[in-house]
Amino acid sequence: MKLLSLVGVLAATTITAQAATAEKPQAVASWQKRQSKHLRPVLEVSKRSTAPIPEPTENGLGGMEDEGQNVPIELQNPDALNPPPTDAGNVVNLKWNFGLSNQLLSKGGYIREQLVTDLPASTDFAAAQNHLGKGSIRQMHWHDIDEWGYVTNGTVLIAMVDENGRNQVARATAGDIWYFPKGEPHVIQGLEDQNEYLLIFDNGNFNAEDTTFNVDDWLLHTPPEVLAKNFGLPSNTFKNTPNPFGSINVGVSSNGSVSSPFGQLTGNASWYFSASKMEATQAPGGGGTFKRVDSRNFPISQNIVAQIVEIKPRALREMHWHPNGVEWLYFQHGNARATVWLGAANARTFDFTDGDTAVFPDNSGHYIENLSDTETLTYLEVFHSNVVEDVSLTQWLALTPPDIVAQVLNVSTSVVNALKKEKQVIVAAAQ
Ligand SMILES: *[C@@H]1O[C@H](CO)[C@@H](O)[C@H](O)[C@H]1NC(C)=O
Ligand SMILES: *[C@@H]1O[C@H](CO)[C@@H](O)[C@H](O)[C@H]1NC(C)=O
Ligand SMILES: *[C@@H]1O[C@H](CO)[C@@H](O)[C@H](O)[C@H]1NC(C)=O
Ligand SMILES: *[C@@H]1O[C@H](CO)[C@@H](O)[C@H](O)[C@H]1NC(C)=O
Ligand SMILES: CC(=O)N[C@H]1CO[C@H](CO)[C@@H](O)[C@@H]1O
Repeated sequence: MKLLSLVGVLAATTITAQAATAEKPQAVASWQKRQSKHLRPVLEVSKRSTAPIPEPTENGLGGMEDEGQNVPIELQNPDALNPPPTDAGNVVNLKWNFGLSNQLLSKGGYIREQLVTDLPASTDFAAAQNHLGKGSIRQMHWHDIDEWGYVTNGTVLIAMVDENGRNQVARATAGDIWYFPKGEPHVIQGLEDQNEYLLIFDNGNFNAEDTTFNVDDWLLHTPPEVLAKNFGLPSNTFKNTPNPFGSINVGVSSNGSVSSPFGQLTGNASWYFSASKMEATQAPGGGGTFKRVDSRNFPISQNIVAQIVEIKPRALREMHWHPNGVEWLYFQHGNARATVWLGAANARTFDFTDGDTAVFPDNSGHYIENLSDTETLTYLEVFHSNVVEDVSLTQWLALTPPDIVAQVLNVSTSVVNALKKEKQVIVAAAQ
């Protein structure tokens, strides 16, 4: 019996006895040939595992793959290869990994985006992962839509000014959030050796319909004598302004010192929220924690709000839906699966791991299950609203007359009476 060594993810794969004994020397050889130094961490973990090559052969259905078998992709998507029998109908693709994005490399960092052209279901949101080295500057700019930021590594300096001349300079560290409303100018600089942050914009077609107004671009496209008149400076003042500066460039770390006679954006006017220092709420269901950051604790966030969720091993973000719209997700760490149910017998199960983004359509029913026995699942739920809202399936059933629920579901009223009336949010794994 020839076995392929695999990553931990694989333990989640359910494979039939037939597949487990499969002889697939060609698939193994071609996979091994494609292994590069970039896969080394994966392969090191993999040596400890003896999982078989996956095959689409669940429940006596399907057959062995002959061609086009891409083992690493199949291992990451066991529920695509062998969907649970409860999946049905047509649900379009709802996931994208940043590793597939076009990588925009600059001196001092990179940007990679997820746009509606990458993930057609993502009409409400575009996203970008940005990486800055120490001192690197994401150049001064504004947008014609709102920007929501979440630091995932390191510390960045953010500096912004509003139309009344109030300003704010903050050091946003991993786990912190910012919100730059449409039209409000800002700049971001990396302060540690490596810094990374996730940006979310409230239009999926960002590159086609929206724009970034970079300051160098404007100065380079204005007659120098107008610049001189505007700033009251000699006309050759900007002759050395880099053409173009680029989105990101190397720089020297600022001490962030600047004062405004018109005051600062503090308190409820703040565009920065130190979510890293916020205490997480324990889910009543005992399965993890969440931090809710919306206009109720971060008033500036009127169009993009989020919940930062941690799910313990094998625990479940309970079955629920969001009455106020579409959900966009970012899987930061772990292994999860979710079935998205669109109504009218359409349901599809997706598997998620580090760097995956996803979109769950408006009002669709779903759960998110941590598939790992050992690792915490960390992910973000993002909404196009001013508040985070969800409806719990269990709570709905528990607070409806039990004799009605019992008749509809053909269960006894004692089953209904045992349902938790309090929203569980994340249900702990059975002991
Ligand atoms: C942050 O970046 C550093 C340097 O690249 C890396 O060693 C570390 O693992 C990263 N941390 C996280 C949480 O990604
Ligand atoms: C910050 O840096 C500027 C420019 O380098 C300098 O003029 C200023 O004195 C510094 N401020 C503080 C508080 O260190
Ligand atoms: C800040 O905003 C919150 C939520 O909107 C509100 O309850 C609170 O009173 C505000 N605080 C101040 C000082 O305005
Ligand atoms: C409810 O379940 C019982 C027991 O399995 C079954 O006999 C009955 O036909 C079911 N009722 C309906 C309406 O499906
Ligand atoms: C690794 C893995 O899949 N572990 C568990 C994840 O959760 C499901 C459902 O609770 C279990 O069946 C798996 O064994």
